[in-house]
Amino acid sequence: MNQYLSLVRTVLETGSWQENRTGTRTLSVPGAMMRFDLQKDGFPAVTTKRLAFKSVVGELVGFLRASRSAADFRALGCKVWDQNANENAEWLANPYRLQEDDLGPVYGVQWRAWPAYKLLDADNSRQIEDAQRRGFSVVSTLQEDGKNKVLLYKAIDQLRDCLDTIIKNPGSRRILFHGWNCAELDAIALPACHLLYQFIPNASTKEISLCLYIRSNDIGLGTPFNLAEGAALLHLVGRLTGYTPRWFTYFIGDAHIYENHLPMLEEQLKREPYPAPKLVLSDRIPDYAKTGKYEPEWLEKVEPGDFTLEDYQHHAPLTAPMAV
Ligand code: THF
Repeated sequence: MNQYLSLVRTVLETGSWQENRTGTRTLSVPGAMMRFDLQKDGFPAVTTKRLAFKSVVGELVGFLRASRSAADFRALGCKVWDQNANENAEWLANPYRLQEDDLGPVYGVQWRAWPAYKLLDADNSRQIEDAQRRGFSVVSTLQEDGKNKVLLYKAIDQLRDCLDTIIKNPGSRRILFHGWNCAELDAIALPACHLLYQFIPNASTKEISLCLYIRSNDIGLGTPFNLAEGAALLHLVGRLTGYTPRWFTYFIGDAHIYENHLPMLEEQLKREPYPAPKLVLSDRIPDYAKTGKYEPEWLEKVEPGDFTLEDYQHHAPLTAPMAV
């Protein structure tokens, strides 16, 4: 994980101080990138401190199940959503917050159930029938500018659609899912940070790669989590579609270090990284390459215990407060 330490160094050496929503200043760099060869470099877990891997996979499983409550994440072994759900004054006052622990339609809800609406002319039966064939249902009829309209709705499972396309049309350059639903930014605890995931399978090498774009990344706490999570997701998607995970490219918009994380990161720079561990997926998860049977329902069935880090050597744990 020399790339992580290089990123830390780059931000320390070239970053500028910035004020932000949290009240804790950051050293920030606009634009950064890391690229891992998962076959040669192993699994991108930080080794200069202990990665809370159980928490990472708990969060991933929560996303895969479209969770919107910090209580669901806790039940999966991940506590990192508690503060965003229950300690951010702006969110506590938001009328869309339903109850204690609610986060609103965050990540997984958009990944698995992006709300889509169509307002069609009532007399355009070709369009209405086409939409219904694609899974839209009529919600109501209404009048707009004196014309009869039909309102249709569908929850789009973007992630499932990605898997279907990897199976059916691996040459597609449109295999992506997006977390940034601008129509719902007013109704969530925190707008998506890791927001664009693009899968790039290669039908001749049978390898699959992932490009991930993160608009804003907390290098001390968020980056190690998001790196491990993206790589674990790529392993899972590869298993379910019959591809070997290969390149994981990680793009950051605003790459920043919170002021109160500086001692933790300076300590990590003094430590020599260990060789990367290996991610092992349990045999429970069907391997499409072996069975030839497509079972995308495993996106929901998978449990945190299905992900194991093997040969994970790391330095002593270090942590720092999360800015809310
Ligand atoms: N807010 C901020 N300020 N930084 C983030 O990285 C962040 N996220 C998610 C949403 N809001 C954010 C939450 N993800 C930790 C890890 C990931 C988080 C938030 C916090 C954290 O505190 N990790 C500690 C302890 C982990 C544990 O024991 O479970 C650590 O030492 O790693 C970025 O997606």
